[in-house]
Amino acid sequence: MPQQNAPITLVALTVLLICGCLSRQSDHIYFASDRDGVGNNLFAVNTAGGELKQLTRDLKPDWDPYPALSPDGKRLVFVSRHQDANLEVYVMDSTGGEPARLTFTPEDEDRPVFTPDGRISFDSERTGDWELWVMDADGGNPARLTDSPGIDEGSSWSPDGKLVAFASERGGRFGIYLAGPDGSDARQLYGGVSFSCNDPAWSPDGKLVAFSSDERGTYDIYTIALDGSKPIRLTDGEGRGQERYPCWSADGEWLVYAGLESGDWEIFAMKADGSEDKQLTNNSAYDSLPAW
Ligand SMILES: [Ca+2]
Ligand SMILES: [Ca+2]
Ligand SMILES: [Ca+2]
Repeated sequence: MPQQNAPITLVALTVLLICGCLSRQSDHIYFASDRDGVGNNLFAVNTAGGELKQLTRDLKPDWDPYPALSPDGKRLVFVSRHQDANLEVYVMDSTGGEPARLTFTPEDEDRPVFTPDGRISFDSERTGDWELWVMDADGGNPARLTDSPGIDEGSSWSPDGKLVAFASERGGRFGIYLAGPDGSDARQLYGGVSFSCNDPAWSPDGKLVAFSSDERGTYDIYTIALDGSKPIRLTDGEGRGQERYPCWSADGEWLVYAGLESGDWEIFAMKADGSEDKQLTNNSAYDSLPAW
């Protein structure tokens, strides 16, 4: 495991901020990195000054913590296997501190996010198949949202809470699906048959879903309208590498995402139309799963 003590490269981010271009739900971008040399942990970078802070020390190596921020920016949910041999959902102050454990199952949980009404939705294999679940913010009242053979994962909610987007392989490959808040009336939005789409992220204005798709061979970031028309590719699909895990800024003007460049994952940000693409980290360590 490489030891990485090099500071985050923030030249591009600083330029963005000097320009006053970035509006944020929080003043930090959170991400997973193994730059401390002991597996993937959570880090926060201050978008105003570039100061990097390590938030966790021992989430256990070899798994992605999938951080997501609460709407008020004060809490982070993520997954870790640091207390037992499988993944559980934890919540922590976004400034750091002791995580509180929210799930207690022998199966894996993954990809938790806050819902617009203050609950937490997540993936779980507790029924023997990966399904979407939702629970109260304290872990109570878990309820299953999907019941479909194959993996259902990666929930993202419309701002009004009336629809949930997720990725499902029910069509053979991963596609983006939309369903009601109880999981009913699921319909395919895009992909899922001849190529894979993952990582849906609902735009703050409710009009678009950003996602990643491998329809050009490697994963790129796209946006699509809710009627499934006009998917727009935002990243270069011609062998540049993989782009995944889009996350919107609060004003909907920016997308932060992870890109695999020359064999190494880095954090990038671009305008929602794909312009002004900026690399925010430059480090031989793993840097991925941005949350803002
Ligand atoms: Ca578990
Ligand atoms: Ca399933
Ligand atoms: Ca890196």
